[in-house]
Amino acid sequence: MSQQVESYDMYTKQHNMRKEVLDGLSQVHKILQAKYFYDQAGSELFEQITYQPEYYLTRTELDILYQHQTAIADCIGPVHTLIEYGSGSSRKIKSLLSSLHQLEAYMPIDISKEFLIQSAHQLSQDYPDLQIKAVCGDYSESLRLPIEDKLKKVIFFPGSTIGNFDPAEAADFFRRSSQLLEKGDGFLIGIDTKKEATVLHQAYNDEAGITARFNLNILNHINTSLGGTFDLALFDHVAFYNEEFGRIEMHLKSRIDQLVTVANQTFTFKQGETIHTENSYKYSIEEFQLLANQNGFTPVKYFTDAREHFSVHYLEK
Ligand code: AVJ
Repeated sequence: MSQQVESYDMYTKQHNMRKEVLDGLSQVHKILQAKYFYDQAGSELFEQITYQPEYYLTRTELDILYQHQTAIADCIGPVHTLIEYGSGSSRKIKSLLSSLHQLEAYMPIDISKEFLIQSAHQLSQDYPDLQIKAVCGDYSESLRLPIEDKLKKVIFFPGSTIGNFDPAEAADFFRRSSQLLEKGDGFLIGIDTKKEATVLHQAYNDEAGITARFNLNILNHINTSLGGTFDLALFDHVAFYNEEFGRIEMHLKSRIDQLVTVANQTFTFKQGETIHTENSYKYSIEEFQLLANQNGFTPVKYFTDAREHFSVHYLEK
Protein backbone atom coordinates (compact mmCIF):
# COMPACT_ATOMS: atom_id res chain seq x y z
CA MET A 1 0.00 0.00 0.00
CA SER A 2 1.23 3.49 -0.78
CA GLN A 3 2.82 5.63 1.94
CA GLN A 4 1.07 8.62 0.56
CA VAL A 5 -2.02 7.68 2.57
CA GLU A 6 -1.92 8.10 6.34
CA SER A 7 -4.88 7.05 8.44
CA TYR A 8 -6.11 8.12 11.85
CA ASP A 9 -8.77 6.36 13.91
CA MET A 10 -10.72 8.73 16.13
CA TYR A 11 -13.95 6.84 16.27
CA THR A 12 -14.99 4.83 19.30
CA LYS A 13 -17.81 3.13 17.52
CA GLN A 14 -18.89 0.34 19.86
CA HIS A 15 -19.23 2.58 22.86
CA ASN A 16 -21.21 5.39 21.22
CA MET A 17 -23.34 3.18 19.07
CA ARG A 18 -24.57 0.98 21.91
CA LYS A 19 -25.55 3.93 24.07
CA GLU A 20 -27.10 5.98 21.26
CA VAL A 21 -29.09 3.08 19.80
CA LEU A 22 -30.44 1.97 23.18
CA ASP A 23 -31.36 5.57 24.08
CA GLY A 24 -33.14 6.05 20.76
CA LEU A 25 -35.15 2.84 21.03
CA SER A 26 -36.18 3.75 24.58
CA GLN A 27 -37.95 6.97 23.50
CA VAL A 28 -41.75 7.18 23.28
CA HIS A 29 -41.27 7.83 19.56
CA LYS A 30 -38.45 5.46 18.70
CA ILE A 31 -35.60 6.99 16.78
CA LEU A 32 -32.24 5.97 15.32
CA GLN A 33 -29.55 8.33 14.12
CA ALA A 34 -29.06 8.36 10.37
CA LYS A 35 -25.31 7.88 10.73
CA TYR A 36 -26.01 4.24 11.67
CA PHE A 37 -27.10 3.50 8.10
CA TYR A 38 -23.47 3.44 7.08
CA ASP A 39 -21.87 0.10 7.78
CA GLN A 40 -20.15 -1.46 4.77
CA ALA A 41 -23.43 -2.74 3.28
CA GLY A 42 -25.17 0.58 3.98
CA SER A 43 -22.42 2.60 2.31
CA GLU A 44 -22.71 0.33 -0.73
CA LEU A 45 -26.51 0.64 -0.81
CA PHE A 46 -26.21 4.41 -0.58
CA GLU A 47 -23.84 4.31 -3.56
CA GLN A 48 -26.54 2.41 -5.46
CA ILE A 49 -29.18 4.98 -4.45
CA THR A 50 -27.09 7.68 -6.08
CA TYR A 51 -27.50 5.91 -9.44
CA GLN A 52 -31.30 5.55 -9.24
CA PRO A 53 -33.16 7.66 -11.82
CA GLU A 54 -35.45 9.18 -9.15
CA TYR A 55 -32.55 10.23 -6.91
CA TYR A 56 -31.67 13.46 -8.73
CA LEU A 57 -29.50 14.83 -5.89
CA THR A 58 -26.11 13.27 -6.64
CA ARG A 59 -26.39 13.60 -10.39
CA THR A 60 -27.41 17.24 -10.14
CA GLU A 61 -24.69 18.12 -7.65
CA LEU A 62 -22.06 16.44 -9.84
CA ASP A 63 -23.30 18.43 -12.82
CA ILE A 64 -23.02 21.65 -10.85
CA LEU A 65 -19.51 20.82 -9.63
CA TYR A 66 -18.25 20.05 -13.13
CA GLN A 67 -20.18 22.80 -14.96
CA HIS A 68 -18.80 25.42 -12.58
CA GLN A 69 -15.46 23.77 -11.87
CA THR A 70 -13.32 26.79 -12.79
CA ALA A 71 -15.61 29.36 -11.20
CA ILE A 72 -15.64 27.35 -7.97
CA ALA A 73 -11.83 27.03 -7.89
CA ASP A 74 -11.40 30.75 -8.60
CA CYS A 75 -13.97 31.70 -5.99
CA ILE A 76 -12.16 29.60 -3.34
CA GLY A 77 -8.67 30.77 -4.35
CA PRO A 78 -5.43 29.05 -3.24
CA VAL A 79 -6.08 26.39 -0.59
CA HIS A 80 -3.63 24.08 1.20
CA THR A 81 -5.93 21.41 2.65
CA LEU A 82 -9.28 20.16 1.48
CA ILE A 83 -11.25 18.41 4.23
CA GLU A 84 -14.23 16.29 3.24
CA TYR A 85 -16.99 15.26 5.61
CA GLY A 86 -18.68 11.94 4.94
CA SER A 87 -16.50 11.16 1.98
CA GLY A 88 -18.32 8.08 0.68
CA SER A 89 -17.10 7.53 -2.85
CA SER A 90 -14.83 9.82 -4.80
CA ARG A 91 -16.87 11.00 -7.79
CA LYS A 92 -17.44 14.50 -6.42
CA ILE A 93 -14.08 15.18 -4.87
CA LYS A 94 -12.26 14.56 -8.14
CA SER A 95 -13.74 17.70 -9.65
CA LEU A 96 -12.13 19.71 -6.82
CA LEU A 97 -8.85 17.79 -6.59
CA SER A 98 -8.34 18.47 -10.28
CA SER A 99 -9.15 22.17 -10.21
CA LEU A 100 -8.38 23.80 -6.83
CA HIS A 101 -5.36 26.09 -6.82
CA GLN A 102 -2.20 25.03 -4.93
CA LEU A 103 -3.83 22.12 -3.16
CA GLU A 104 -1.36 20.00 -1.11
CA ALA A 105 -3.44 17.78 1.11
CA TYR A 106 -6.77 16.00 1.20
CA MET A 107 -8.39 14.84 4.44
CA PRO A 108 -11.46 12.63 4.04
CA ILE A 109 -13.42 12.03 7.25
CA ASP A 110 -15.91 9.18 7.56
CA ILE A 111 -17.14 6.69 10.17
CA SER A 112 -17.23 3.81 7.70
CA LYS A 113 -13.59 2.80 8.07
CA GLU A 114 -12.97 0.18 5.39
CA PHE A 115 -14.86 2.18 2.79
CA LEU A 116 -12.88 5.29 3.75
CA ILE A 117 -9.49 3.62 3.46
CA GLN A 118 -10.35 1.83 0.21
CA SER A 119 -11.39 5.13 -1.39
CA ALA A 120 -8.30 6.93 -0.07
CA HIS A 121 -6.00 4.35 -1.65
CA GLN A 122 -7.89 4.48 -4.93
CA LEU A 123 -7.61 8.26 -5.04
CA SER A 124 -3.89 8.17 -4.28
CA GLN A 125 -3.34 6.39 -7.59
CA ASP A 126 -4.90 9.23 -9.56
CA TYR A 127 -3.28 12.02 -7.50
CA PRO A 128 0.23 10.76 -6.70
CA ASP A 129 1.45 14.18 -5.46
CA LEU A 130 -1.35 14.75 -2.99
CA GLN A 131 -0.92 13.99 0.72
CA ILE A 132 -3.92 12.02 1.89
CA LYS A 133 -4.83 11.85 5.59
CA ALA A 134 -7.85 9.59 6.05
CA VAL A 135 -9.60 10.22 9.37
CA CYS A 136 -12.04 7.67 10.70
CA GLY A 137 -14.20 9.92 12.83
CA ASP A 138 -17.66 11.34 13.50
CA TYR A 139 -18.01 14.92 12.29
CA SER A 140 -21.35 15.23 14.11
CA GLU A 141 -19.25 15.41 17.30
CA SER A 142 -16.21 17.47 18.29
CA LEU A 143 -13.11 16.45 16.39
CA ARG A 144 -9.44 17.39 16.65
CA LEU A 145 -7.83 17.11 13.28
CA PRO A 146 -4.18 16.32 12.53
CA ILE A 147 -3.68 19.62 10.76
CA GLU A 148 -1.76 22.91 11.08
CA ASP A 149 -3.77 26.05 11.92
CA LYS A 150 -2.01 28.52 9.66
CA LEU A 151 -2.60 26.76 6.33
CA LYS A 152 -5.73 27.65 4.39
CA LYS A 153 -8.41 25.02 4.72
CA VAL A 154 -11.70 24.40 3.01
CA ILE A 155 -14.26 21.90 4.25
CA PHE A 156 -16.25 20.18 1.52
CA PHE A 157 -19.58 18.82 2.73
CA PRO A 158 -21.48 17.58 -0.32
CA GLY A 159 -24.68 15.63 -0.80
CA SER A 160 -26.99 17.77 1.32
CA THR A 161 -25.94 15.62 4.24
CA ILE A 162 -26.28 18.64 6.53
CA GLY A 163 -30.00 18.02 5.92
CA ASN A 164 -29.76 15.13 8.38
CA PHE A 165 -29.43 17.69 11.18
CA ASP A 166 -32.44 19.66 12.36
CA PRO A 167 -31.92 23.45 12.32
CA ALA A 168 -30.62 23.54 15.93
CA GLU A 169 -28.20 20.68 15.27
CA ALA A 170 -27.13 22.37 12.03
CA ALA A 171 -26.34 25.52 14.02
CA ASP A 172 -24.22 23.44 16.44
CA PHE A 173 -22.54 21.77 13.53
CA PHE A 174 -21.57 25.13 12.03
CA ARG A 175 -20.16 26.27 15.36
CA ARG A 176 -18.10 23.11 15.82
CA SER A 177 -16.81 23.27 12.25
CA SER A 178 -15.91 26.89 12.76
CA GLN A 179 -13.57 25.85 15.59
CA LEU A 180 -11.51 23.84 13.08
CA LEU A 181 -11.12 26.89 10.84
CA GLU A 182 -9.39 30.27 10.85
CA LYS A 183 -10.80 33.48 9.46
CA GLY A 184 -10.69 33.30 5.65
CA ASP A 185 -11.03 29.50 5.56
CA GLY A 186 -14.05 28.20 3.73
CA PHE A 187 -16.91 25.77 3.54
CA LEU A 188 -18.17 24.34 0.25
CA ILE A 189 -21.49 22.74 0.96
CA GLY A 190 -24.13 20.98 -1.13
CA ILE A 191 -27.78 21.62 -0.31
CA ASP A 192 -30.91 20.04 -1.70
CA THR A 193 -33.51 22.72 -2.43
CA LYS A 194 -37.22 22.90 -1.71
CA LYS A 195 -39.28 21.78 -4.71
CA GLU A 196 -42.51 19.99 -5.70
CA ALA A 197 -43.31 17.32 -3.12
CA THR A 198 -43.75 14.60 -5.76
CA VAL A 199 -40.16 15.00 -6.99
CA LEU A 200 -38.93 14.75 -3.41
CA HIS A 201 -41.22 11.84 -2.62
CA GLN A 202 -40.04 9.80 -5.61
CA ALA A 203 -36.38 10.39 -4.78
CA TYR A 204 -36.89 8.54 -1.48
CA ASN A 205 -39.26 5.88 -2.85
CA ASP A 206 -37.39 4.59 -5.88
CA GLU A 207 -39.02 1.99 -8.09
CA ALA A 208 -36.17 -0.51 -7.65
CA GLY A 209 -36.58 -0.46 -3.87
CA ILE A 210 -32.96 0.40 -3.11
CA THR A 211 -33.89 3.13 -0.62
CA ALA A 212 -36.14 0.63 1.17
CA ARG A 213 -33.21 -1.80 1.46
CA PHE A 214 -30.95 1.03 2.63
CA ASN A 215 -33.45 2.02 5.32
CA LEU A 216 -33.95 -1.58 6.51
CA ASN A 217 -30.21 -2.20 6.55
CA ILE A 218 -29.91 -0.04 9.68
CA LEU A 219 -31.59 -2.93 11.53
CA ASN A 220 -29.05 -5.36 10.14
CA HIS A 221 -26.23 -3.08 11.25
CA ILE A 222 -27.69 -3.12 14.78
CA ASN A 223 -28.14 -6.89 14.68
CA THR A 224 -24.51 -7.43 13.72
CA SER A 225 -22.85 -4.77 15.84
CA LEU A 226 -24.97 -4.97 19.00
CA GLY A 227 -26.42 -8.46 18.96
CA GLY A 228 -29.92 -7.44 17.89
CA THR A 229 -32.81 -9.69 16.89
CA PHE A 230 -34.57 -7.46 14.33
CA ASP A 231 -36.36 -9.44 11.59
CA LEU A 232 -36.15 -7.17 8.53
CA ALA A 233 -39.19 -8.89 6.99
CA LEU A 234 -41.33 -7.53 9.83
CA PHE A 235 -40.70 -3.85 9.05
CA ASP A 236 -41.75 -1.66 6.10
CA HIS A 237 -39.90 1.28 4.56
CA VAL A 238 -41.83 4.56 4.81
CA ALA A 239 -40.63 7.90 3.37
CA PHE A 240 -42.62 11.09 2.84
CA TYR A 241 -42.17 14.85 2.55
CA ASN A 242 -43.23 16.72 5.68
CA GLU A 243 -44.17 20.08 4.21
CA GLU A 244 -44.52 21.81 7.58
CA PHE A 245 -40.92 21.05 8.58
CA GLY A 246 -39.51 21.16 5.05
CA ARG A 247 -37.99 17.72 5.37
CA ILE A 248 -38.17 14.18 4.06
CA GLU A 249 -38.78 11.73 6.91
CA MET A 250 -37.84 8.09 6.74
CA HIS A 251 -39.32 5.55 9.12
CA LEU A 252 -39.42 1.79 9.60
CA LYS A 253 -42.92 0.63 10.37
CA SER A 254 -43.59 -2.51 12.37
CA ARG A 255 -45.89 -4.91 10.51
CA ILE A 256 -47.09 -6.64 13.69
CA ASP A 257 -46.96 -6.43 17.48
CA GLN A 258 -43.51 -7.76 18.34
CA LEU A 259 -40.59 -7.84 20.78
CA VAL A 260 -37.02 -7.13 19.71
CA THR A 261 -33.88 -7.54 21.79
CA VAL A 262 -30.81 -5.34 21.37
CA ALA A 263 -27.73 -5.69 23.59
CA ASN A 264 -29.80 -7.69 26.09
CA GLN A 265 -32.52 -5.05 26.31
CA THR A 266 -36.03 -5.85 25.07
CA PHE A 267 -38.20 -3.38 23.19
CA THR A 268 -41.88 -3.71 22.34
CA PHE A 269 -43.32 -2.65 19.01
CA LYS A 270 -47.02 -2.16 18.32
CA GLN A 271 -48.32 -2.97 14.86
CA GLY A 272 -47.93 0.23 12.79
CA GLU A 273 -45.48 1.83 15.24
CA THR A 274 -42.45 3.37 13.55
CA ILE A 275 -38.79 3.98 14.19
CA HIS A 276 -37.84 7.38 12.82
CA THR A 277 -34.56 6.71 11.01
CA GLU A 278 -33.83 9.90 9.08
CA ASN A 279 -34.69 13.51 8.45
CA SER A 280 -33.48 15.15 5.29
CA TYR A 281 -34.11 18.90 5.46
CA LYS A 282 -34.47 20.93 2.27
CA TYR A 283 -33.55 24.64 2.10
CA SER A 284 -34.30 27.41 -0.37
CA ILE A 285 -31.19 29.38 -1.35
CA GLU A 286 -32.23 32.24 0.95
CA GLU A 287 -33.06 29.97 3.90
CA PHE A 288 -29.67 28.31 3.70
CA GLN A 289 -27.75 31.57 3.37
CA LEU A 290 -29.57 32.87 6.43
CA LEU A 291 -28.75 29.74 8.43
CA ALA A 292 -25.05 30.05 7.50
CA ASN A 293 -25.01 33.74 8.26
CA GLN A 294 -26.58 33.26 11.67
CA ASN A 295 -23.87 30.76 12.53
CA GLY A 296 -20.64 32.53 11.74
CA PHE A 297 -20.26 32.05 7.98
CA THR A 298 -20.58 34.58 5.18
CA PRO A 299 -22.20 33.33 1.98
CA VAL A 300 -19.75 34.26 -0.80
CA LYS A 301 -21.35 32.65 -3.85
CA TYR A 302 -23.63 29.79 -4.76
CA PHE A 303 -23.87 27.60 -7.82
CA THR A 304 -26.99 25.84 -9.06
CA ASP A 305 -28.56 23.96 -11.98
CA ALA A 306 -31.12 25.37 -14.44
CA ARG A 307 -34.09 24.04 -12.45
CA GLU A 308 -32.59 24.97 -9.06
CA HIS A 309 -33.01 21.39 -7.91
CA PHE A 310 -29.74 21.50 -5.98
CA SER A 311 -27.29 24.15 -4.82
CA VAL A 312 -23.61 24.33 -3.91
CA HIS A 313 -22.70 27.20 -1.58
CA TYR A 314 -19.29 28.64 -0.86
CA LEU A 315 -19.16 30.20 2.60
CA GLU A 316 -16.27 31.92 4.33
CA LYS A 317 -15.46 32.14 8.02
C1 AVJ B 1 -26.71 11.29 2.32
C2 AVJ B 1 -28.17 12.27 3.90
C3 AVJ B 1 -27.86 13.29 1.80
O1 AVJ B 1 -30.82 12.58 2.75
O2 AVJ B 1 -30.79 12.26 0.61
C4 AVJ B 1 -30.71 8.88 0.58
C5 AVJ B 1 -29.35 9.92 2.52
N1 AVJ B 1 -31.50 8.70 2.56
N2 AVJ B 1 -31.86 8.24 0.50
C6 AVJ B 1 -30.33 12.08 1.74
C7 AVJ B 1 -30.49 9.20 1.89
C8 AVJ B 1 -32.34 8.10 1.70
C9 AVJ B 1 -29.07 11.22 1.86
N3 AVJ B 1 -27.96 12.00 2.49
